[in-house]
Amino acid sequence: MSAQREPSEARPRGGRAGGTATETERLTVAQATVRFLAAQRSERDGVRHQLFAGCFGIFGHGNVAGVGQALLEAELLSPGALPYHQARNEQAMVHAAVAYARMRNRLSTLACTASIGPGSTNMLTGAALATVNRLPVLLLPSDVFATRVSSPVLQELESPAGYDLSVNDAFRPLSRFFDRVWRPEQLPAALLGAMRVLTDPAETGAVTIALPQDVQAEAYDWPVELFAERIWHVPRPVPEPAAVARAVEVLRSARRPLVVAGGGVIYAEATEALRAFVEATGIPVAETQAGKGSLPYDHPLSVGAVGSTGTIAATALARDADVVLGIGTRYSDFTTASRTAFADPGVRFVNVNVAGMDAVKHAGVGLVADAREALAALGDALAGWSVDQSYRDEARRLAAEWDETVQRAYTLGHRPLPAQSEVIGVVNEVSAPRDVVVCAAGSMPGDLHKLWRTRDPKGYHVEYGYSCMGYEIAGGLGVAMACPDRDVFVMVGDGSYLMMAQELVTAVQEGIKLVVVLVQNHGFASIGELSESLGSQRFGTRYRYRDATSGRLDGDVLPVDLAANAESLGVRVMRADGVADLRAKLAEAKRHSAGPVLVQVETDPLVPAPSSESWWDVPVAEVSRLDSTRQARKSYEASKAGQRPYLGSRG
Ligand SMILES: Cc1ncc(C[n+]2csc(CCOP(=O)(O)OP(=O)(O)O)c2C)c(N)n1
Ligand SMILES: [Mg+2]
Repeated sequence: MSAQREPSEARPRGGRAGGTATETERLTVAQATVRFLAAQRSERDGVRHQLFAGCFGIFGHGNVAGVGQALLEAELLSPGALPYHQARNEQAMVHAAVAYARMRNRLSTLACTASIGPGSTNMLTGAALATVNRLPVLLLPSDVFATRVSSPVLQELESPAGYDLSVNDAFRPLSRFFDRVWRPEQLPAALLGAMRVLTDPAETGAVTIALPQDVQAEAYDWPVELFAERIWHVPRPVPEPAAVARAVEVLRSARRPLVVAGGGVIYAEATEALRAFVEATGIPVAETQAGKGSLPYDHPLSVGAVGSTGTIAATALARDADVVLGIGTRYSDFTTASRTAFADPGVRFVNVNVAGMDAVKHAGVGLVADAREALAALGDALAGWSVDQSYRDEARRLAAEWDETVQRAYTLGHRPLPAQSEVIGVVNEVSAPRDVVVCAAGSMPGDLHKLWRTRDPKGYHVEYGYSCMGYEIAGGLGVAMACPDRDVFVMVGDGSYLMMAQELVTAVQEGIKLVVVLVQNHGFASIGELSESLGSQRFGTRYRYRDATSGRLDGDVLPVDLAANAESLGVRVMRADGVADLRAKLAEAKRHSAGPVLVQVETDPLVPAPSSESWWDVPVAEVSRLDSTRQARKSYEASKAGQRPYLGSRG
């Protein structure tokens, strides 16, 4: 599809620039922005993609007559060029756009327009989430008047320190690219800079162009070339031969190597290359949250999740690994179990990453490269080399043992309420191999990381870089928009649902099928368990009335009916009673053809998932008058002793 140039009232006309006849077109800044965005493409491996699948927006006085007018004009005059989607909450629309981009391996995303002030600052959390997860999204917050003639305008922050500062400056630290277009002439360079960062796998994240309210509506004579189709070639950087040689030397010395596969494996579509590489070399594969799905769960060399929420199989192999080959991972604290996972004193790291920042971590031998290219180069250079058969067998045995643990957790038969692991088992069973499970915060991400049997590289979508409560339903919407050929199972806790469920209305409006599994446990099972383990007695983690006698929040369970809430939004709702009923209702939900369906199930928050035999560093009060806290501090100090602030063994 190409950008449409026709029939705005401002017709193309001749103009002069730099002494040469240049065809120009008179459009507002907002119209030019929309026209430009519609004409952008990405390309990788010879396949082209529409860079922007559309634009989410919530209108207010900051954008209704600017970007809003431009989107209307596009919808009426160039249908399909940049489709508009209405959202309920600006944070949520950014989540949906980010989820879309992740599903599309960062080759396509959406833009988000918001009004000035709160509409724009609502997008800050989404911006942080995008940048933390290295996922592209274009944010177009509206800004205060460039001319300042009406200042202070409604929702303007007046800083006594300088009048060129606005709330949108808060996007700067959260964005990989930030610009504010004070004058129309600045727009082309801002747009080019923004596109470059969005399509650069090493730099990508939130990209923000703040558009002052008056400038959006201002007309300018643009050279028509600005609106020509433009292709952004997404690179696959190849590793330096010398770096490959250094990496191969380390790998050849290994007796117990372990691959840590991160999101980069999946975004680079390197899963087949990974499979070929590990089948040839026999190196087992452990997966981070973003990397889960790099190998199917039942591949003989897959040991599943690594780190604080890992499998015992991966915990054991990580503990004794002499070489860790990290591919597309940023080594978060959950991946390294807060730097306790890799216990061999001589452990060395080889890090394949498009981002230099990640390649240097843990004093590793860095291969700054695309995961697929690097795996091919390493595979060639290691041809004929393999780990011992006994190590392959050990990995296979450990993985098989863990799979039995998973099976037990899936079928606990806990009464009267089922355990969460049983719910996960049922969702896994009912979902088809290519369906997608979506989650972000609470106790489910950890349990899913350990227990979900991933059968497709895009089948597991847990946002755990920012672990943002409220991402689940909004993210699920974005996933479903990106992949209409897959069913999407959103697993959401009652806490996350209460934080942000309103995009259910968007799914109703757009007729987008989502199967939402609402796990009701009346509060924060995750933080409750964490709190107890840290000696904080589950304080503030249950949804209870304030008790008149104790004066504390430990009265009866609140009478909140979230299923009724969803029903009131136009969602088809089912209430499951136990595991067998859940299975039947989910099967029915899967048959549902369009729009969201929500299945609520009540679980026992006090049944933990099987242990990882791993740790996560959350500091406990060093002094306290509470026994529970003092006890927890002792065990904290014992675990802390195993932490290695510097993980690299040699320079
Ligand atoms: C926006 C946001 N606020 C706070 C947190 C900290 N937090 C992590 S999990 C959690 C509780 C989640 O509750 P729920 O969705 O019911 O899941 P459960 O823990 O019961 O599984 C909280 C408050 C967070 N991750 N995100
Ligand atoms: Mg809960």
